[in-house]
Amino acid sequence: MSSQDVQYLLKEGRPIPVYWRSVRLSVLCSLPTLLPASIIQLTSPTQITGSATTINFDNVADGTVANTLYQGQGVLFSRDDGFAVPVYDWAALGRTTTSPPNVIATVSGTFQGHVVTTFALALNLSFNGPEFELGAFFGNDQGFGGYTQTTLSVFDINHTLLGSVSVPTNNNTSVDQFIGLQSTVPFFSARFENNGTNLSVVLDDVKFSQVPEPPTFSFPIIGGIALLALKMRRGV
Ligand SMILES: [Ca+2]
Ligand SMILES: [Ca+2]
Repeated sequence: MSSQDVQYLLKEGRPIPVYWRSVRLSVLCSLPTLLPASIIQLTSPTQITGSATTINFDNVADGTVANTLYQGQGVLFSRDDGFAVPVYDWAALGRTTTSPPNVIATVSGTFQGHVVTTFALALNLSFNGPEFELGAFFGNDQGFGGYTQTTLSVFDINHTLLGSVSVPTNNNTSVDQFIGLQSTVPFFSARFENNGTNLSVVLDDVKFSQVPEPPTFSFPIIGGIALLALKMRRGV
């Protein structure tokens, strides 16, 4: 359908809803790709303002394999080497976490019959849909093996890196530090990674949200579209 056809239909007073909805949808869907992603670091889970999902890992027994356990809540967990990632009783070790007793941990061991021969320095999250905000508390940061910071990175639907944030460890084993971010471009996967060589990723209260903050850059564009629509409706 050409623009002249559209103008004709509008002037004839014929209905346009389906066409207009498709135009509006295509423009809105293209907005995130117009500008590079802007990553904003969050310092508290309270800054995740959208309708969020929080996973505290406390609903199942120690050693439960978590890779697909929370798929119904929108997220898969994995390691690069494909080994199982268990829910882990952190309190049983005499250690502190934000929601005791359990965390998720890239540790070695045998979990529901799955033998995991080594620890891992990174934990990957894959989401069922587009996300805009993500954060978690991290720990297991007992200050050796060169572990001095955790990095959280997010990726678009094509697995292209959108950006990352880092938080230095406080070296007390406790899961007591938050790392999080908000992105202006939707992300579909994420990666928590410890630097150094010796210590597993340990997270608790993983929180993510699909509802974006309104990006300021979109208002002039949407305003322009609305003005154009008004003019089109008036045939001017
Ligand atoms: Ca917990
Ligand atoms: Ca700590």
